[in-house]
Amino acid sequence: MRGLKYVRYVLVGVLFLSLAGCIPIVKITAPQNGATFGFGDVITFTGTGRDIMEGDLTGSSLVWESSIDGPIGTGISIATSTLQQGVHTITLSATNSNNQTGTANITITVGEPPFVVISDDIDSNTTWEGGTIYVIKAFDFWVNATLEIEPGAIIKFDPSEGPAMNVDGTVIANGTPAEPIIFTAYKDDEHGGDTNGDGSVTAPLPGDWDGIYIQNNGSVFSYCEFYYGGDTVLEPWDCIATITNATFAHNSGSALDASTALTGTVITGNTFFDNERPLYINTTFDLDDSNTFENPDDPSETNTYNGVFVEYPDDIGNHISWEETDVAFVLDDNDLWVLDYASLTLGDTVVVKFTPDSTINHYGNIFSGTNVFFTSYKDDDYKGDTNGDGSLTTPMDGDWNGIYNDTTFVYEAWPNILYDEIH
Ligand SMILES: [Ca+2]
Ligand SMILES: [Ca+2]
Ligand SMILES: [Ca+2]
Repeated sequence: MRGLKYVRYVLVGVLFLSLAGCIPIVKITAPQNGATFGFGDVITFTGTGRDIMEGDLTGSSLVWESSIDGPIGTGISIATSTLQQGVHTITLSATNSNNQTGTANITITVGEPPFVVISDDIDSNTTWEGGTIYVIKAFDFWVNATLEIEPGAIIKFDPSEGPAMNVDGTVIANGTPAEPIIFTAYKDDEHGGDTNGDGSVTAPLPGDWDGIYIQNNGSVFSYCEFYYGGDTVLEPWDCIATITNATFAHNSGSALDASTALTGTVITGNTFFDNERPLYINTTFDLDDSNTFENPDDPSETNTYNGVFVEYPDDIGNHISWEETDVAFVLDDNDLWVLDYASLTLGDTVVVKFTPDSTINHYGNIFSGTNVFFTSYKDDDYKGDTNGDGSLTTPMDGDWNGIYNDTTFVYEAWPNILYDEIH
């Protein structure tokens, strides 16, 4: 009898050892083997790993891996929307406390991303379609022909591969109020969804891409929206362009730099907010009051340096009018000359601010509407804080040169000239 008992112990022992030696049994219950998904779809993976001694394994005992993307999560169930395009072998590994691992595999397919990658210059006339996302992945990218962009198209710039668009041809981008054309960062998931395929791991920032630089007459940007650019976001360089009803927001540097644009350039109906510097102009075209320098949904959101900056002021040799009343015009360390056959007309309540060494010299006329003021860049009492320092600095007499009359050879002493050298 004792021998029989001994045999029983041995059998139990062998059974125990053999069970302990069993690897976990692994099953993937979802998705089905061979399933197909769209790019960016949320895919939920569910599975079990059962160990005869330890029961159902959970948590970090269960590891999911993709043959393309590597580890993708742990646990009984995981969800991801960031798998790359392609045929993935998905492996679930279950490991028990004896470090014995069982695995199961399925194959799934993730479809094409719903965007078009632009990796070459545009050398023949081209149309970009509405409802499509175009990702610029081309360094030193040039548009050398006519590029027509339809309403509802979204253009995203991947800064690591394509931070800018240079235009030596023509861009015709006529959006509509309902279907604007969007120019934004690759990381911007708010427009066109998660194009960069990382879910919400990354977020766009001002300056994520550079800008659009135009060198040829005739480009049009209407009902376009420009987000997260930097340096300069849109710049007609030594050419004529039309920029109307566009929105510039969350940009570093200058949003719209028309400081070298030519006579005939039109800048109307645009909205600027949350930019470093919204708008540069020069002295060759008019600016009316139709542009807006705050967020229409939150008027407290303006721009860091909330003014219209007048750069490279060549002589005013024509009849030019400035009528913007939301913010001040800023003459930045420059002499501005109004020639004798020309004039500068300032609309009612327009304010012109001056940095040190800035002057207006005029032979021709300066026509002022009512409540026009010429004052220091530091003067926040007129059109608010233009110099971007809140109330840190205050204006003083002598802050800028003044307005010099080249016909009478004296500085003007109009009562609406504040803080210049002769006060
Ligand atoms: Ca993303
Ligand atoms: Ca305005
Ligand atoms: Ca200030």
